[in-house]
Amino acid sequence: MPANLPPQYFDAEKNFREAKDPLEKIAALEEMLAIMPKHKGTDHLRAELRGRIAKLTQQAAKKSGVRRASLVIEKEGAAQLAVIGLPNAGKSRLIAAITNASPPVADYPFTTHQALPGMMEFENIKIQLIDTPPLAPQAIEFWMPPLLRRADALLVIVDLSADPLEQMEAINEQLKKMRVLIGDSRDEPDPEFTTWPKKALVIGNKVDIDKDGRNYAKLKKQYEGRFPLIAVSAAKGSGLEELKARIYEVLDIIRVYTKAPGQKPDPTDHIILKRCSTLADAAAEVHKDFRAKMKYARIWGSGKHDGVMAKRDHVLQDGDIIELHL
Ligand SMILES: Nc1nc2c(ncn2[C@@H]2O[C@H](COP(=O)(O)OP(=O)(O)OP(=O)(O)O)[C@@H](O)[C@H]2O)c(=O)[nH]1
Ligand SMILES: [Mg+2]
Repeated sequence: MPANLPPQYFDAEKNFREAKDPLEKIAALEEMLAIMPKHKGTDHLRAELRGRIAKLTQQAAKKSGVRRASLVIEKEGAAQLAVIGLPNAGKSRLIAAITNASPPVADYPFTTHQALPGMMEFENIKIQLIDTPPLAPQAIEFWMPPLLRRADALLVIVDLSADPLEQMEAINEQLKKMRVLIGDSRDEPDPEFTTWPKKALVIGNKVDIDKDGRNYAKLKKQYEGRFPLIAVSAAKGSGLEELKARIYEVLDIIRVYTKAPGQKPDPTDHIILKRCSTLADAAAEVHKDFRAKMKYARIWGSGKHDGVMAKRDHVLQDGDIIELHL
């Protein structure tokens, strides 16, 4: 099967050939990989590119002394989110407050130099949050763009003790340089370049020292409706339970439980699906052959259905219990 590569691929390939150091080479290869259509005809080429990226990444890690852990953080749990923001916004303190990780926190900027993952518990699932260095040009390392591009969503931390609008602009500017698009800019990707549209939750932190809630009001006035927004205090612990629920919401995922006929579902054993997934999608997740084999399912959940029979294109809700019949 021919690979049918789009013209942008050859531009990226040219960048790769002209790249002077391993980091530029990695960036170009990542781009080639992102542009390449995914089908059988490109399987081999994609594997080859991944191999080259892995090798160059290892070389770059050795050279720069960056721990390999920062370069590729394996996804764990239901989803992976990167926590980003300007220096001193409270990213690390927030991670320490809602996950099992203990990143260094300090009252001066540029404390964090490495990416560090932590697991957040929400109801019966775990979600991975990654602490990152500040989004300031001097602190952005070569592994930041791929890390943000790989994440399922971004948590943007804004410091409510300072002007929130200036911070949002500075953050957006840095993200655009990495071709990571959030909010409105997701709707206008540049056809000339590959871009990575990401869902983002904007978190106003340090609400405890936001005088009369003035800065949060400013943030809301400008961005309400464009981003989901929430105000919290990582230091005082306020708003953190609601924050966990909002993080879950922004991921657009649902949990579905399976059961065998005549038995109860196991509440700890669920499948995670994208919102608007159907019974057929759930069946495929249980076993790759089940999408084709499933004839119907019985479904319980959300109080609406009570063991009723449903067809394969039935759209599932968070918390539904399904019994697949092959
Ligand atoms: N009053 C108050 N201070 C906070 C809050 N969250 C963080 N801080 C303080 O803000 C300072 C910076 O916190 P960090 O978590 O290190 O900030 P960061 O965003 O990780 O900073 P960098 O790693 O340098 O980018 C520390 O002194 C924190 O204790 C909060 O909710 N309220
Ligand atoms: Mg930090």
